[in-house]
Amino acid sequence: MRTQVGIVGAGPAGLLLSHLLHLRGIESIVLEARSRDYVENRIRAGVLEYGTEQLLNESGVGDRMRREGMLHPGVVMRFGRSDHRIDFADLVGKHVMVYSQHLVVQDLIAARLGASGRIVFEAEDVSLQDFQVGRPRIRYRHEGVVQEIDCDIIAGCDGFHGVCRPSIPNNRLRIFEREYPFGWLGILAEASPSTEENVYVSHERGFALLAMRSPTLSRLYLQCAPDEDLAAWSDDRIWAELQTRAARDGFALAEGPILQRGITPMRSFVVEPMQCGRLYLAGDAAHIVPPTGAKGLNLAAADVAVLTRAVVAFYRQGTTNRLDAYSSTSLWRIWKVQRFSWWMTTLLHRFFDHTPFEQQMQAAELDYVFSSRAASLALAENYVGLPLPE
Ligand code: FAS
Ligand code: PHB
Repeated sequence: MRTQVGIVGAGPAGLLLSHLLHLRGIESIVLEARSRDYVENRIRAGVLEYGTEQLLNESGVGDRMRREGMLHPGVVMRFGRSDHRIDFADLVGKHVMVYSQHLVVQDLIAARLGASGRIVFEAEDVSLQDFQVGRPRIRYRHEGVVQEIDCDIIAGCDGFHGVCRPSIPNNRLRIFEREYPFGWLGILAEASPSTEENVYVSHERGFALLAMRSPTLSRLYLQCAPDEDLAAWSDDRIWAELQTRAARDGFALAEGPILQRGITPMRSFVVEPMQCGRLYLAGDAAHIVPPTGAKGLNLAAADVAVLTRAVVAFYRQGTTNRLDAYSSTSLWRIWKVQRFSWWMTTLLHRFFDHTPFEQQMQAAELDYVFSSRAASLALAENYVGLPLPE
């Protein structure tokens, strides 16, 4: 088969890229290892930056988001049983949109297939050839038949555990990473959210996050050990721990049946460069952020916006300038988003090996954020989303 851009991975990065390229008359084929049903129901992120919301609206896939999404003009930080609200609308004139990642994926798949876009689900044994010598090809097996795609460009959007990043020789890559000494035990519960906006809790027993998916679905997280045994957590124990950490005068967390639970490891990870020959990495294939800043999905969308502009310049102006600068252009913003996600993580989580002095530093930093308009503004500016690079 022949196409212009071969895309590996039908997560938010791969699907949004295929959609944006289609809108600019550029062909692509998306190869996805899992089934359509699996990718359309995988529970992950839930907060869209202002810029991501705009991008989905402007590219014509925002209808359901506008109907069912929840617009949040602020976020709350709970510390020592008192709340401090960061007012995005007042501080930066923007908001964030709460809309599930799997719904974004569903909307993008519907738009692609509705426009006769090509997505190959359950593509097995994907491997990349000759992207370093300018004749990129992707080989894969589908329904037992080995197939090959000839293309000009390969977009590696296959997440952290995909095949694209490992296809680049080690000596061409620099890895930056930090593992955190904790994870998140997350649940999706059939319980009406007990807060108007997301609440980040800093508690001596560990961090907690009160988030939501809809007026009837809560998404709640607890800081836990990185190797926590999920089986050791009964529903009662989960709710008891959430109630304890989220406690505040006059506040009670609504409980309900737990529909989904899981443990997410916490790491910061960046690979440089994000390209090799005609292979360009985007999203989790190139970087991972701890979810405390709600940036994973949004970083993937930002990469794709930059890559789309570069691919359009390649086909329309015949120039590779923007493609050659893709990595440095994207990393300019990615490192700032990494810093914010690391900062939110170190600010709000309990480090049980911290000295009393380090604990005081954390408390003083939190107090500074709550008492300084400048510090609140900096948090708001990063949370709603930094501008995309030119
Ligand atoms: P994705 O991982 O979403 O998509 C990559 C796709 O490539 C997948 O569909 C995969 O099946 C496919 N693929 C992999 N290998 C392949 C191969 N060899 N061949 C073909 N296809 C292949 N962010 C938040 O902000 N909040 C959260 O609560 C949150 N929760 C998360 C929970 C988990 C368990 C994970 C892993 C991430 C979470 N994130 C969260 C971050 C998340 O939102 C990611 O940043 C986002 O999914 C990144 O999108 P993509 O880069 O498209 O990668
Ligand atoms: C979520 O809604 O899943 C969510 C919200 C905020 C975060 C992380 C996850 O920081």
